[in-house]
Amino acid sequence: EKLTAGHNLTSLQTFLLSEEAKHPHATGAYTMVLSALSLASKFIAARCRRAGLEDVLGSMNSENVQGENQQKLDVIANEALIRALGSRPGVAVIASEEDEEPIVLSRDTSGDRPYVVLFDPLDGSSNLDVCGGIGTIFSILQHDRRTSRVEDSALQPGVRQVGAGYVLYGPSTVFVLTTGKGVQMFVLDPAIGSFLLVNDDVRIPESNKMYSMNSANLGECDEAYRDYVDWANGEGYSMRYVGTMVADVHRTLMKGGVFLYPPTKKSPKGKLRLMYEANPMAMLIEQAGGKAYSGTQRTMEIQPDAVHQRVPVILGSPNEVDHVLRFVSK
Ligand code: P6P
Repeated sequence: EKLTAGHNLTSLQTFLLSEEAKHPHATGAYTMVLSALSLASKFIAARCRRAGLEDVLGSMNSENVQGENQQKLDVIANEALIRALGSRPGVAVIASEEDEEPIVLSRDTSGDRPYVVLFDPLDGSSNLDVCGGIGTIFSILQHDRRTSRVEDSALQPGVRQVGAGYVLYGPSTVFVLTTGKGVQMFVLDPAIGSFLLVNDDVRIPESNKMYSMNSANLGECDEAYRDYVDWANGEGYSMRYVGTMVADVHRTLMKGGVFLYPPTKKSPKGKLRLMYEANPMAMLIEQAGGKAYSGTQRTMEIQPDAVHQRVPVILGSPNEVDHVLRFVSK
């Protein structure tokens, strides 16, 4: 029977320590990276809960590297993650959606900093002002000390990820994680400040007649996507779209269906970023039994050439992704 908090009160911390104990040579560095992400996400969750009260709403009238208007909480979330990760011994490089260049914490090639962490600190932050779901997405790579520039260690394909996850700041705060052995889900109990394990083996439903895309873009998409949507509508599919990737992917993981962001005239390579949106979500979805493609290519096999590069996304239930691929690969 699936583990639930009612059967076995396990916190994220306990889960991480029990995983670490399974590796006799573990140094604890991986546990420290995830505990930093957990700490930062609790800090961000607390600020989101008070967003309407503490005047952290509204823009800073500044732009990030994406040319997107920075919300105050974007900056606060980015700072929290950088400070939490930067104070951990195991992190060599940090790459954030909010910063042009990766942050190198150590150019020492001795090998005592085994990890690279990439993240979108506050995905969908424009939904903050309307109290919509927003999230943090993270990806963990092993530091590759062979790269000539230390920063380039961040440019590894998704198949090289050793961990990935997201935090959804919604009616509850949900931490969804994979370390390569299935997907675990935790929910924050704000009364005790712990993420409690509620499912230790999350599986995506094989099918569900639901697609999630910004249909306003259909006129700008390749005809194959319009043909898919016409087919799906004819099959009685429903459509759900929040406009925050974390919220749309979490619903897809829980209920099944397919989330897609095709290439558009405005974003010819797609809008979503490979390194800290598509890849971590692809690892989670595949680990839960789903599929994740960028056009006809498996997302995690794309060799990155830039830390902020964008890719198309088709991810979700295996049968639902196959329906889309039937049209896209024609
Ligand atoms: P659109 C949010 O800005 C984001 O990066 C993702 O979280 C979300 O899936 C997508 O962009 C929404 O884009 O064009 O539908 O508003």
